[in-house]
Amino acid sequence: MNTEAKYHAQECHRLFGLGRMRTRLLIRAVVVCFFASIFVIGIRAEDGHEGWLRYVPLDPSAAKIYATVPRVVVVEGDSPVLRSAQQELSRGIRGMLGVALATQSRNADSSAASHAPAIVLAVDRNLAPESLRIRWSNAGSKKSLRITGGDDRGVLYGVFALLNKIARLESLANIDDTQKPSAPVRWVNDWDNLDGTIERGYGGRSIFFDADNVRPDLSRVNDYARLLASIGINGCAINNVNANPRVLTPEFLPQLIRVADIFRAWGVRLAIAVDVSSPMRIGGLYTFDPLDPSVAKWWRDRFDEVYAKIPDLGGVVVKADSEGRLGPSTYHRSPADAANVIAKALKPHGGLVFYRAFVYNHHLDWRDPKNDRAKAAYDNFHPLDGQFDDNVIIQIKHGPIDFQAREPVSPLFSGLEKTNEAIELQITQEYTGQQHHVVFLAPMWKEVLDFDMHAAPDSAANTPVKDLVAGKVFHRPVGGYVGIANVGLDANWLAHPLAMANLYAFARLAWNPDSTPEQIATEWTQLTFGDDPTVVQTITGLQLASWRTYENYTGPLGTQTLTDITGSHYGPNIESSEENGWGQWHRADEKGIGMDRTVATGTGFVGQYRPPVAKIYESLATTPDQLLLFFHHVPYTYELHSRKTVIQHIYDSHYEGAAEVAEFVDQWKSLQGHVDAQRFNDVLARLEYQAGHAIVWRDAICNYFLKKSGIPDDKGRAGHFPNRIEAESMQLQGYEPVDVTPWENASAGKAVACKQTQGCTASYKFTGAEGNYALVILYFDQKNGESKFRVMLSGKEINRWTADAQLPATKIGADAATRRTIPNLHLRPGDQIRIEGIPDADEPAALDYIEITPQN
Ligand code: GCW
Repeated sequence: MNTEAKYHAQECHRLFGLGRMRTRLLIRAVVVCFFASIFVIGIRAEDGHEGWLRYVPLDPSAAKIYATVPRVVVVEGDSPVLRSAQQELSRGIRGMLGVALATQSRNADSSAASHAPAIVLAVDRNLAPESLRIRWSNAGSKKSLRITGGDDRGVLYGVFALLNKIARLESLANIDDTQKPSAPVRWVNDWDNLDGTIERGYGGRSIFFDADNVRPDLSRVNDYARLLASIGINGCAINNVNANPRVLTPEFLPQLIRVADIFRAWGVRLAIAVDVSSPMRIGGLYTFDPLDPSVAKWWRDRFDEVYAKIPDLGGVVVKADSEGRLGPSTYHRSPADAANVIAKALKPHGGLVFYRAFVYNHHLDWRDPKNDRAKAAYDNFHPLDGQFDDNVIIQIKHGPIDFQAREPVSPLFSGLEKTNEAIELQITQEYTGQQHHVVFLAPMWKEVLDFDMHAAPDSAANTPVKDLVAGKVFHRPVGGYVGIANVGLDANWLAHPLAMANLYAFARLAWNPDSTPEQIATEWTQLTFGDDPTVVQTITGLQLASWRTYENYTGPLGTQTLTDITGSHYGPNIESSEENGWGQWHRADEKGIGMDRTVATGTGFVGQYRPPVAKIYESLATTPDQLLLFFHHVPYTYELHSRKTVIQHIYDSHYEGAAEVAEFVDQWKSLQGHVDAQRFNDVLARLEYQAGHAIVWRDAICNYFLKKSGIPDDKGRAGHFPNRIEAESMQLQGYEPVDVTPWENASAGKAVACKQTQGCTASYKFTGAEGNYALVILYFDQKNGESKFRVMLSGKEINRWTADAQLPATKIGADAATRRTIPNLHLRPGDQIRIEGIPDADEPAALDYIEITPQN
């Protein structure tokens, strides 16, 4: 029984144990017992809306350790943020301890405040900005719990820190906790378009915008800001970096003010992404040349007006000369020219310009072996070091390409000494399963942040990325962390109930990059699912394994994700990255695979690192296996440090990865009854889907490299599917075989599709021995239709479903491929398995294969 269940059950027992009751008490007893009953059978629905701020009632016996927590809150001072702090404290204490705190303001009623023990919220300017301290203090004979902040935000963060401890049953008896954020910039960016869609967003439509305006109802924005504040995030750019210039028009300003007002109460500074051609596109100028005085004046005037209404605007984010966006190169000006003209307009108001280093040519000539997209950020920004104004921050993606399953750290982090920098991490899972797959990214981020760039003049000193971005190495005034969040209107923000762990982890690492992924995952799980040790261990273990598992069944050894680069960025599509200008090449051919990026024989990218790092990557002998193919082109027979050949590693890792996800499903099933039914079923369905999709990935990659290399799998698995029956070989009525491109994205390169509105059937007569079997059906679930399927066993329906998942697929292929398993079927020779598919709209109820696997 979980804590809530216990609480309600005990309360129910207590109330009915009171003998004859007054009516009010009787009603209370009935209500409490009703809740007790639904909790006990585990059906209290949790939609994930509260994230990690659930404040559920603590087990009364456990809550006893908080008996000495004062029942009065005293706030010294007044501001929107302090008011939020006080209200949040009351909300949390009421939720968890069932106690209504009395509120006193020190200014208004100092005598009362000094008499009772209190939780005191106060600013102490001796503390660093945004830092917090929680400790007991003895004022006279009274013990008060003081939550002090270096400023209002620090107080708010202190309140959240206290509530976090209470939710996780940490003792407060001797609390003396001082925390200071690692870096001043801890921001999120949301790539929301003004029309309400979100670029690379997988949790529903925008919470900010709809139909080219800010949404009338901003209650979700308030909830989001509260979640952000609770983990120390202090800025949020709310619109897509592929920015619509309208966001800066005078008529849009009143709408931004509405968002800023909500953010302000939570200490989150509003920011916007701006288009550098705005002076021309919305300002009526004939140019946007950053060195043209009329352009400089336009930016100044515009921001004077914005700051008059939003004095705490955090600043702007700029994406220019990238992926088709206009930029200073139009006038042969540099990114520094473009950044500085805006920075000068923001400077008097304390605003920051985040200029993204994601500037590259996506029309690179792939035939030239010296070309390399990985070099772009450093090539563009390193020569400009020292030319950026002090309120400019270069926002650098963690790797040199683009959020792949694994990349080395961007060499630009050590390529700027006289320029502020921030690391950009992607919370939204663009290349890591789009929240259909569970992939907890903290272990990857942690590796990046801890990576020693050897950037100090004395190269013996440790200069990890976390110190560079915090400005500690080169004594920069400002810098830090930016996470691409892309939350949406889905009740639980990011669609997958386990995905919010990534937002939590991003912020925890930004606050304290020395915390470990284990600590973060444990904390998040306790707060989100409760403190049942089975639940905490299982979910934490699963989260911590998930990134390497995903890497295993997608693109291992630094090949990048091997996904559909020119399309969805979701399922496998190995050749999509080749022979085009996007530059995400892995150069696989018949003999070998990998990009030679060495100085000696390759693109020279390795030379962008400081010598001690370059030395590691330049040599095959010292490059770690997991990045081998990012830096070197080798034959498939090349032997890794693990003693495996590259090709055998490809086979093994994919089979292991798929098997690991199957284990996730079993692990999750063990939590039935320990987790509320709504989230239990949601996660189970997603993990089962993921386990199937991992097999789709496994087969596509293994079949492709088997054919390409001609080298068999030592273990005989790749290319052999003994229990599989191709749909095109079944007895078909109405269904027609179709070729699938690329061929490896369907078993045997073919599927069957139905074009008859009345439906089609595919039948198979079972010829194996009598026994128990699991039947798998691989069907294609596109988003442009909702086909219906039925499975009949010797004339009797045994299963039916509708293919209505929201996968990013509009055609037959690996993005749509979904495995459905019907377990425990008793089959006899001669039994007929018949699948009926009824197409819908543009989705042809397509099938790839069935598998009949013996089961004990
Ligand atoms: O990863 C790519 C995405 C684009 C994105 C771009 C960027 C906002 O595929 O959708 O555009 O990165 O970071 O600018």
